[in-house]
Amino acid sequence: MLRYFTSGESHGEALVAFISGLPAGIPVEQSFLDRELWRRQQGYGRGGRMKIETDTAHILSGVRHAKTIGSPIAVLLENRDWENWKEALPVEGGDPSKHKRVASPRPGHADLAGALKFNFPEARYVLERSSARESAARVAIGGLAKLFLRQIGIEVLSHVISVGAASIDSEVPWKRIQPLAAKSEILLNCADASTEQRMKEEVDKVLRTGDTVGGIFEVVAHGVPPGLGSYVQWDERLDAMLASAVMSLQAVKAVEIGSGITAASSPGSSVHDEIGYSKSAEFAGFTRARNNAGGIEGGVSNGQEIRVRGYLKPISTLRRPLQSVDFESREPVKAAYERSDVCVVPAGGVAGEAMVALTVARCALDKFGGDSLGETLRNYQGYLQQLKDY
Ligand code: EPS
Repeated sequence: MLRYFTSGESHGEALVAFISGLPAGIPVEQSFLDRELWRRQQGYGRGGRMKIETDTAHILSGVRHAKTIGSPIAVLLENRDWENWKEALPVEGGDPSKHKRVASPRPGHADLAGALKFNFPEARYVLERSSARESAARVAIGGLAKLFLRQIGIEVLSHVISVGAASIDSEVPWKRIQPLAAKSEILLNCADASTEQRMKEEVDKVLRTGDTVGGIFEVVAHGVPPGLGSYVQWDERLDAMLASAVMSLQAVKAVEIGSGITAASSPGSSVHDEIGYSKSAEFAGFTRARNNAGGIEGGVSNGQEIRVRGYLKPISTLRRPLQSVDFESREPVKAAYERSDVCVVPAGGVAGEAMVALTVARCALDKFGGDSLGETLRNYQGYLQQLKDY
């Protein structure tokens, strides 16, 4: 069973991620993991923190001689910013006059709900753990999940559909998404250059006004065979697992599978993907002219690409803060402001890829099992043959 966990605070010494249940024998490339982490740091509208950090996945356990060995993997990501926070956030008692309070909760952030829940007098500890910095740890283990999925012909990537009011309207095919991941400079990770410029203008607008902007990313899993996930039990449905995984990312407020949102206001005839057959088509030979279902029917992958969209609210830390209340005096004040990003949609997409990869990897291992990669691949090949013979 694939299980994973993260720990770490935004300005603490390091983030740590654990993953257990990957079979032995998966080749692990350090450069691939670091490239994934680099991709998460990019995008127009990122804040000053990304100039401080150069995230790298320091593997502590579970990988030897560049392959997984079947035992739990721990990954450490150093926070370079820790140098600047040692006195404000020490593990030991330290000097209370050096601590940095978050005196008034930011609307939209976890500050108020978290402080009430944990009975903290102010929101410093809440900010530290709820920050999207944590998603770097998920990207590191998501990279390991991607390296496993690569062995069974599955690739997971993302692109940006919209930033503020600027959006790309047509479906973006896989062959236009792939080159985006190979770029050495990432603006807003949109497949269409003129839409990307309009997206940049949306970010420039909020940069001028001290505001923030959200948007939509789409994660695509390519090469997924039919039969992952199940309709037999509510918590085995692949779409339910993906929705939960993507919704768990900071600032995601809605998740869509395929064209789920417009489907709700369209007639069935224009929503459901008619079925054809061509002997040479992938897997069992069944074909679809379109993919409104986003590759999932009845909670089961149907052999089409899986398409999941994450809808990001605008970042809640505003340079021109909204109204709030001082934790101590209860007097009206402006919400706290700390250096932040103004747009994180491309980075959200990379974190979304990690969550989709981890979820698809878990379902693939549920179906094919195996303690060693060889055993998993044998089971996978046997299943592909079963589909061919269907
Ligand atoms: C983030 C790092 C954080 C924030 C951001 C995400 O760094 P810092 O707080 O030191 O600037 O930039 O977090 C938020 C926007 C938030 O609201 O929590 C990262 O690595 O993604």
